[in-house]
Order: sequence, then structure tokens, then C-alpha cells
Amino acid sequence: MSHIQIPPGLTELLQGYTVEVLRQQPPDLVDFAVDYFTRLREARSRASTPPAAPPSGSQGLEPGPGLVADAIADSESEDEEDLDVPVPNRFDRRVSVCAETYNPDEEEEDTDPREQLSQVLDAMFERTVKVDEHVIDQGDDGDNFYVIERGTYDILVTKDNHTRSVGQYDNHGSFGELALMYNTPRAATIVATSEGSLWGLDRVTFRRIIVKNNAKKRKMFESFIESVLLLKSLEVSERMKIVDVIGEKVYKDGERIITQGEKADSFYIIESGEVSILIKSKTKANKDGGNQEVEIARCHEGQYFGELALVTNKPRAASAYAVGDVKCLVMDVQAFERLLGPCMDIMKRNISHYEEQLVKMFGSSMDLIDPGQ
Ligand code: 1OR
Ligand code: 1OR
Repeated sequence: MSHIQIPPGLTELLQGYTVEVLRQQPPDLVDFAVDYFTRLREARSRASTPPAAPPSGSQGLEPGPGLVADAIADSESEDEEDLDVPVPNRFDRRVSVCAETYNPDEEEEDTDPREQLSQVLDAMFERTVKVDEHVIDQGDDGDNFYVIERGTYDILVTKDNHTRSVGQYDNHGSFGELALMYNTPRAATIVATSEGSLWGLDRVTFRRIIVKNNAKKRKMFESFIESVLLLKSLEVSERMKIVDVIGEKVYKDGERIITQGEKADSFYIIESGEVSILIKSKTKANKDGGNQEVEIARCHEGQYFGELALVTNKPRAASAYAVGDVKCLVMDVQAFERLLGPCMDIMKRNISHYEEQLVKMFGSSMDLIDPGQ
């Protein structure tokens, strides 16, 4: 048998793609691959030409702070890193976790993004876990960031000697970024509730790539986030934390963003464009078995949607479609619960308006929560 040559870089290339697939669980692997590799190529060609205008954003991405490829793809065109906003918790950093505090000013000029990608892939390691194993313990210093490959995990928070479960990860998502981003002790305990497997990324590599990317994101989204009415009541540092966790997603005209009846894991803020909310409802006004979708609302730039299912812990009450091209900022449910607590009153007040509208439109509020399938 003749020897088949594996071209240099192939393994790393496919590993990078695989890690992002595992992280983001995209619905369409081929579309995702096109996106991923196109962005990688763009990053490469940007690296070989002088940086032009700042990147307009990280299109088509799921939320989350750990988007390694994205960070790499973006980081080479940025040289300055000073944050002109206060870094959360800068003053209560603990010395023990500060030993190798990342100082962006000292960062050497960035090298080729491919080189960075292979640095990250080299640094990533697989960790398998057993039922009841603690991946992270609240109060510890942060060592690694984790991307879930598979398994279910409980998020436990201890306060005043009382431990409660505040959420779960189900075969999807990432955790352990907070202690690394803000130099704080671990904010929660993460316990495996099944056998599972994780991709770990060490603190130094995480900070080198991700913190740098977050500084860029802050610059990019700061003024938009400040303009969002819902977030007005937050402190500046709280808004910056939101910038750190958001992702950006782009939708084409007519594309469905949310599907009524599905399980919810994200919250959306419209960055540009318009979103139509449609409901299938077995109400008096809609007796055909509930198969006809009726438009119930339009959302515009600066407005949010997809909060209802997260607040009520129910399936999506309606579907959302892009009207023209739409760009949304997307936040996952854990970040939503962690960061948007102060905005909960406003959202709940608006939800009570949905109920009123529902009664006005359909003479019933029964179907708001339960999709009429
Ligand atoms: P870390 O480095 O602090 C624990 O280590 C990780 O748990 C943390 O990063 C997050 O990635 C993850 N509050 C704090 N940390 C959370 C939370 C959370 N959820 C996930 N993590 N809350 C729950 C929100 C659903 C708020 C509880 C009051
Ligand atoms: P979600 O997570 O249930 C669908 O996903 C989203 O549509 C929902 O969150 C809201 O953000 C958004 N009733 C229910 N959901 C609505 C409504 C609405 N409007 C927007 N959404 N009503 C319209 C009130 C003008 C009442 C129904 C007639």
C-alpha cells in the first residue's frame, strides 16, 4: 500500500472546525463549515495585507465568550488594547490569581492567526468526567475554561452556607470564563450529572486570545449597548459584561430566528433590521386548528425578543422571522440570568402587556405560553 501523505496543517484545521461545531452545535454542518472556513480565509488574507478598517463584527456566530476561532480571526488587526471603560472587579482582584495577569499593552505584535489557532488547538485538552465529578468548585482560583463536548452539568451556587442549583448545561455550552476574564474566584460549582467530556483551554491561552477579543468587542458594541433602552438601568461595568458575553448573528430576509414551541436557550437584541413575531394559536380568532401564523408584533433596532420563554421557563410562545437582512446580538440563557436580573422588572412589565394584547387580539390568554400545535 502506498503511503498517504497527510498535508501539514490538515489535522489542526479539522480540529479547529470540530471544536467550534462541538461548542456551537450548529443546525447545519455544511453551512457552518462554509462560514467557518470563509472567515478563516478572510483572517488569513487580512493578516497578509495591512489592516484596513476595523472589522464590522463577527457574523453568524453563537454567543459566548469562548469563540476561539473568532477571537483569532479578529485579533490580528487590532494593536491597541486599552479599555476606556472600567474593567469589572479590577480592584478586587486576588493576588493569588494575578501572578500572570494579562497586560494587553505588553502583548507582542500578533502573529499569523493560523499560528494563533494552532497555539489554541495545541493548548486545548480533552477531559472526561464521571457522574458527580466537580469540574469547578466555587471560590477556587480559575485555571481553565471549558467547552462542553457532551454530558449534563449542574450549576451550583453557595450563598450564606446554602447551596442551590441555579441552572444546567445539557450537552451544549461552555463555562469557567468568568474567573479568567475578571480575575475573580470561581463564581459557581460545576458538577457533572452524567458521564461527559470537555475541551479545556488553559488560563494563559484563554486570556491571550479571548480577553483581547473582548476588548475589541467592547469598542465595537459599547455605543450600541448604551443605546438599548432595556439596559439603561445597568451600571457601565454591568453593560460591559454584557458586551463580553454577546455574540452577533446575521439573518437573511425571511429566515426564522425563533420557532414557536421549541426549547429556548437564547435572548436577542436587534442590532439592525426588523423582526416579525408570528403566532400559531388555537384561539377563537383562529379556529383552523392553529396552523395559520398570524403576525402579532414587529420589533426594531434596539428592541429585544426571546425573553418570554427564558423568563417563564416555557417553550417559545411565538416564532420570529427576519424582515429584510437582520443583525442580532445574542446572549445565552446562563448569561441572560446572570446579567439581566436588574432588567427583569422591565421585561416582566412588558410581558404583562403581551397578556393584555393577547386578550384583546384573541379574546383569550390561554395560548400565549402553550404553543397550539
Ligand atoms: P467561573 O470561572 O466563575 C464557574 O466558574 C462558572 O459557572 C462561571 O465561570 C460561569 O461560566 C458558570 N453565576 C455564576 N457563574 C455561572 C452562572 C451563574 N451560571 C453559569 N456559570 N448564575 C446562574 C445563571 C444561570 C447566576 C447565579 C446567581
Ligand atoms: P419567546 O421566548 O416566547 C418568541 O419567543 C418571542 O416573541 C417572545 O419570547 C417575545 O419576545 C416575542 N406574545 C408573545 N410573545 C411575543 C409577543 C406577544 N410579542 C412579541 N413577542 N404578544 C404581542 C403583543 C404586542 C401578545 C400575543 C398576541
